[in-house]
Amino acid sequence: MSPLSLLSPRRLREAVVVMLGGLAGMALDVEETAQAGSTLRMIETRGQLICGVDGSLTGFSTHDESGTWSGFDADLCRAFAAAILGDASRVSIVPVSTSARFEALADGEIDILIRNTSWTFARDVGQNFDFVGIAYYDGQGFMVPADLGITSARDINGAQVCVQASTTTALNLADFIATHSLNVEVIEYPSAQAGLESYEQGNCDVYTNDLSSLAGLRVGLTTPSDHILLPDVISKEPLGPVIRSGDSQFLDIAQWVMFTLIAAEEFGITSANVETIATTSASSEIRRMLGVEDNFGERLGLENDFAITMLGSTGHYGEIFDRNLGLGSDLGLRRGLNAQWTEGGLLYAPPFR
Ligand SMILES: N[C@@H](CCC(=O)N[C@@H](CS)C(=O)NCC(=O)O)C(=O)O
Repeated sequence: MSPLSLLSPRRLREAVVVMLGGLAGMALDVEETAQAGSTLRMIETRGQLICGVDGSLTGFSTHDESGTWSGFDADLCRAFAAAILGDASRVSIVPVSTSARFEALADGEIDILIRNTSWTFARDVGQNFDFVGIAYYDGQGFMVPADLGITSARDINGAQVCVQASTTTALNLADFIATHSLNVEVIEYPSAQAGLESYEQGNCDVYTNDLSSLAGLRVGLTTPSDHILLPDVISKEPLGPVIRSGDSQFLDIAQWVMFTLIAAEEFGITSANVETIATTSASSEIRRMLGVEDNFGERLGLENDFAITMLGSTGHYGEIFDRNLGLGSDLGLRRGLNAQWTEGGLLYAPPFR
C-alpha cells in the first residue's frame, strides 16, 4: 500500500501540493494569488492561514500575555482556519495598523484582512481587493464626557473633535461638518489609541469612531461611565473581511464560510449540537450545509465536513457575537442590525441548494 493512501483527503491534497511546489522548485508568491485557486494552495502549502486583525481593539482582537487571541475578528480568523485547514488553531493572527492594512493584504503578508474595515466603493473598485461580505453592520458615532452637556451630534458645533487619519471616519466627519455648516476643529491622529489618549487628557471635547470601536475603546478608559456615546449614527460602516481579487475560488470559500456561520444560527446549529444534528437532521438544506448530503465542501475545494469542523470549533455567528460583543460581554452590545433577518436584523445567508 502506498504511504499516500493512508492520508485523509485533506492531508493527501496538502502532500501533493507540497510535492508539486518542491518539484517546480519555486516558492508560491503573491503574483500567483491573482489566479483562481492559488490562495487556497498557498495556505495549504504553508499549513496555516495568516489573518490580519486590528490587534488592540477590545471585543474584536486583543491578546493576553501568553499570546492567546480573543475577540470577534480573532474568532472569525479561527473559523476560516477550521474551515480551510480542518483545525481552528492553524492560524497566525497578525496585527495590521489602519494605515498599513491594505498594503499588507496587497503584498501578501496576510491572506485575509478581518478587521474593522468598512466596505466602500473606492476600496473595492479598481483596487485589486474583494470584500467578502458584511460581518458587522456598524455606523459612525461620537463619544463625549458625560458632564459636557452634549446630547446630540449637532451639538458638536464649536468643539474640538479627535479622529483617526486614513479612515472612513475622518472622511465622514468632514462631510458631516460641511453638510451641517458646523464650526469644528478637527484634530487627526495616526492611531485610534493616540486619539483616545488625547481625548482622555482633555485635548479634544469629542472623540469619533465606528460605534463598535467606541464601545471597545470606552472600556479601556480610566472611568468608562464618565463617557457616553451619543445616539446619532452619521454613516453606514459595513465592516467585513477583505481578500485580494482575482481568485474566484477563494472568494467563494470566504463568502460561503461567512454564510455558513450565519445560516447555522438561523437553523439553530451550535458548537454543542452540530455533531448530533449532522447525524439526525432530516432537512436536506442542513444536510447539504454540513456535508452529509451532496458535496458542497468539495466543490469549494474543502472537505465536505468543513462546516461541522468550523461550527464545532467556534460556534455560529451568534455564539461568536455573544461571547465577544454581546450583552454579557464587556462591550454589552445589542445585536441590532446584526440580528438574523428572522429577528428584524440584516443577517441573511443565501440557500444551501
Ligand atoms: N471602519 C473605518 C475605521 C477603521 C479603523 O481604523 N478603526 C480604528 C478603530 S479602533 C482602528 O482600528 N484603529 C487601530 C489602529 O490605529 O490601527 C475604516 O475602515 O476606515
